[in-house]
Amino acid sequence: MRLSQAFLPTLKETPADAQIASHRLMLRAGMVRQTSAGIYAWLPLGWRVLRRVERIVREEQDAAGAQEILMPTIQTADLWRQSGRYDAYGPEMLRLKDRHERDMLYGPTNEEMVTEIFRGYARSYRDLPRNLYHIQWKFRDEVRPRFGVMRGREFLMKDAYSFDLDREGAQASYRRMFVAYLRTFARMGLKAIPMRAATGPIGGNLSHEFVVLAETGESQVFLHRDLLDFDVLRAATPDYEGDLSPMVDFWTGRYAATDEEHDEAAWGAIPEDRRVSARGIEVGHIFYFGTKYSASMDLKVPGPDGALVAPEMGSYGIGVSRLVGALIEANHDEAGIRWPDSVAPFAAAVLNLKQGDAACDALCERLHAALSPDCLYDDRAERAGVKFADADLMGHPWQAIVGPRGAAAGRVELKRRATGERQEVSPEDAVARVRESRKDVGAG
Ligand code: P5A
Repeated sequence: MRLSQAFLPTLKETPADAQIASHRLMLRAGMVRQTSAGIYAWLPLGWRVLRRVERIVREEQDAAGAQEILMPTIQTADLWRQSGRYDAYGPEMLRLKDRHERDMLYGPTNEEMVTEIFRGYARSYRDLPRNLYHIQWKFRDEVRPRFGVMRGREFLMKDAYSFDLDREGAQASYRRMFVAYLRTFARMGLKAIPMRAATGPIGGNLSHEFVVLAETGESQVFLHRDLLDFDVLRAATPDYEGDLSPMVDFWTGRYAATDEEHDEAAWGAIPEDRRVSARGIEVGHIFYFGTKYSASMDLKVPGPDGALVAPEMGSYGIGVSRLVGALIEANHDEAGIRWPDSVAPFAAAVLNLKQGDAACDALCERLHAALSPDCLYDDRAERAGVKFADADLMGHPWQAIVGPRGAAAGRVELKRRATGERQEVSPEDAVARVRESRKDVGAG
């Protein structure tokens, strides 16, 4: 993509009302535009990142055996009256009326709808287990939408729903999603620590949040210091088959909880120098709630002995749009964003330091063609300083810098955004290095 023709509006000034780095940088890099409180339009740069995050989430859900569907954003109130949540959900639910005065709502979550869909088709225990997910916009009329896409009113969520014959099966489904989440966040280069969490309006009594530690995070969390150094994914014990609910930390054997579930006694048992209390960003949240929705909504299938059983269910959420903010909180410096390779909007920017110089133009065109469509070519008639600043701000993992001296010698300066490291290489090597960094995630 040529920057001279692109819709990538960067801002020089720091927006006054943005309180945290990720919000400031998303506005300055031209990723999103607020259209009303807590509601954002995604501009090309932001949209590319959002799609990359979504793709990783999707691949790991598919790999874990969940099947993708797409449910609507608008739901009928009747569905929620069946589960009893229509009145319970409160002012966070955006309630609407259609032209026939029927009560409708913009979905804040989809437990009811997926239960109704599954109820329409499940004929016997042979239709279990199943896990259905979608990636769809949600609306929650948050009291205090803030920090940009971190706490929006309209936001993109991946939500999966599992149906099992019995508690054991449901807990196996829960563990499978647990591992899928660890893999998902690890692929984005994020350290998300699973923590015992409260279930709130979703219900049930077993739940984990996945939390990225950050000073600007909205959650207060308590954890064992070992978890900071743990490679949670590798510490995984996927063969653990015991009951999940009585254990605080079945996964790592270490204490980790959000403030609502914080247990002073368990905390007190940890040596003082191993206790960490910190702030964090909740990027995922999983729930096991048994038959709460299947029983209330009359989803029942004949079991192996012919007797009717209500499937055991769980639901599993990832804040896809929030992740874009969380990724920036975890990867930025004074100059701007430092995208991890797997989610970067473009793998590389090609910076032409002397637009109009025949050798510079030719070499840049070559690099751009070789790396397209995973490359942003800064072909504007701007000073070098402006191009450096914008590339640092937008955070491309690589900058291929082409000036007249290098171009004459057929050399490119390749800068790694994350480390600042620079190397002079041949154009072929530059292309190979950039492609190599995206080989696991694709260029599209
Ligand atoms: C699980 C999936 C649920 O809604 N039902 C379906 C369950 N869980 S949750 O914790 O309430 O939300 C799941 C994740 O969505 C993100 N999230 C938000 N992101 C941006 N703005 C918001 N206002 C917002 N609210 C929730 C979080 O990442 C959360 O973990």
